[in-house]
Parts: sequence; structure tokens; C-alpha cells
Amino acid sequence: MSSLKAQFITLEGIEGAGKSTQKEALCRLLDANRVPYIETREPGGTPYAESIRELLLSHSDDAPSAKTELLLMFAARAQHLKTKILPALEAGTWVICDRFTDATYAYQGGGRELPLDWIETLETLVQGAKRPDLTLIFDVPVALGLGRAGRRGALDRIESEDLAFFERVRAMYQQIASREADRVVMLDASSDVESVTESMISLLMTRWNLSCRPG
Ligand code: Z5A
Repeated sequence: MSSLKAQFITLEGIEGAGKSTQKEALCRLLDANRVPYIETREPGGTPYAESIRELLLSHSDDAPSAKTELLLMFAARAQHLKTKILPALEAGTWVICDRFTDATYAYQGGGRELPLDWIETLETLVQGAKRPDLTLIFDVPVALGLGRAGRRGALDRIESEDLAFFERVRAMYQQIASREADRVVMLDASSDVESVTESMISLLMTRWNLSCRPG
């Protein structure tokens, strides 16, 4: 196994990009290489933060304003980071997290068009200097992603936004990838599941110097 310190890995993308599908393949790679890890997600990941997720995603006559939504994302994150992510990393356990602060830049900054300096301020408040070691952004055209996600049935509050919203989300993810090339890798996720998995696994085996392919 690689002698790397425990890695904090986040997966990002618009709806239907295939994050959850590829997260399973990533976990199979870590299993094959006997890397200890936990899987988690945002918003959520702990009982308290999952209650905030419920507030954020459910439809309501009293829907949160964009500012409320932003603050709730960071409230959930503060709890998740303190009680789950940081303790795991300190114990030498890798953390695989479905979405993190890049999603806030993409959805609240891009989608909702909130000022990015508000997000930067909250990021520093909640995370200090902590950032993911690696972020994989799965990039797909909006129509393709929404088509995949839509096949699952009822849409939650944020999934119900219009096409222009998701175009802004995707554009913000692309900006993040070009600005932070050391931390962020953008993968073309528009081909079939097996091809996306193959590019991700090859990239990660090289990056982490792993020797075993998942079976
Ligand atoms: N949110 C936010 O606004 N701000 C924040 O700071 C954070 C989050 C942290 C919850 O996210 C919402 O919270 C999300 C952003 C917001 N809102 N929206 N909208 P989530 O991650 O829990 O939910 P999600 O983004 O809606 O996940 P998703 O739609 O499940 O996307 P996915 O994980 O990328 O896709 P998937 O489940 O792997 O695949 C979807 C379907 O496509 C499934 O049937 C697969 O079998 C199929 N699939 C996957 N890959 C392929 C390929 N390559 N080809 C064909 N079919 C595929």
C-alpha cells in the first residue's frame, strides 16, 4: 500500500454526473489495496448534519432564501468536519466524501449567484486551512446529467432548478478545475460507466502509486 498520509478525497459534479457510481469503484480500488477509509457525504454525514440535509433538500412553502441555504450548508459542514472527517483523518483513515465545499462554490456561488467572497469567508471560518487533498469533478453536459438523474423519479428542492441554474453550476466547476489544477482533476464523465471508471482508476493508481487493480 502507498505510504501516503490519510487522504481527504471529494467527488463533485452536477446531478447525474455519476459521482455515486464512481465512488463505489474508488472504494473497490482502496479495498484491493487495503487502504482504510470511510465513505461520507454532504450535506450530511452525521445525524445532526443529516437533519440539516433534510431541511435543505425538502420542498417547503417556506423555502430557505439563498443566504439561509448557504449558512445551512456550512452549519452542516462544521459539524461533519469536527465530528467525523477530521477525527478519521487524524486516525489515519482516508475519507471519501460525496460533495464538499466546491459544491458550495458551484451551487450557491454559481447557481444562486451569491458573492464568492461570502463563501471564502465561511470556508475559512469553518475549515481553517483544511482543504481536500484531491477533488474529482465528473463533468457532463447538463442535459445528459439531468436526463440520467431524472430517470430516478421525484426531484428534490435543488434538483428542481432550471437548466440555466445547472449551466452556471457546471461553469463554476470548470472554473475551479482550471484555477486549482494541483488539487482538482476534471474527468469527462459523458461516456459509459466502465470507460469513466477506467480513466479514474488509471489516474489514481499512478497518483497514489497503488499496485492492485480492483477485481
Ligand atoms: N449541494 C449544494 O447545493 N451545496 C453544497 O455545498 C452541497 C450540496 C454539499 C445533494 O447532493 C444536493 O445538495 C445537490 C447539490 C446540493 N443537489 N442537487 N441538485 P447529492 O450528491 O446527494 O445528490 P445529487 O447530486 O443529486 O446526486 P446524483 O444525482 O445521485 O448524482 P450522481 O451521484 O453524480 O449520479 P449517480 O447516482 O452516480 O448516477 C445517476 C444515474 O445515472 C444512475 O442511474 C446511474 O446508474 C446513471 N449513471 C451514472 N454514470 C453513468 C454513465 N457514465 N453512463 C450512463 N449512466 C450513468
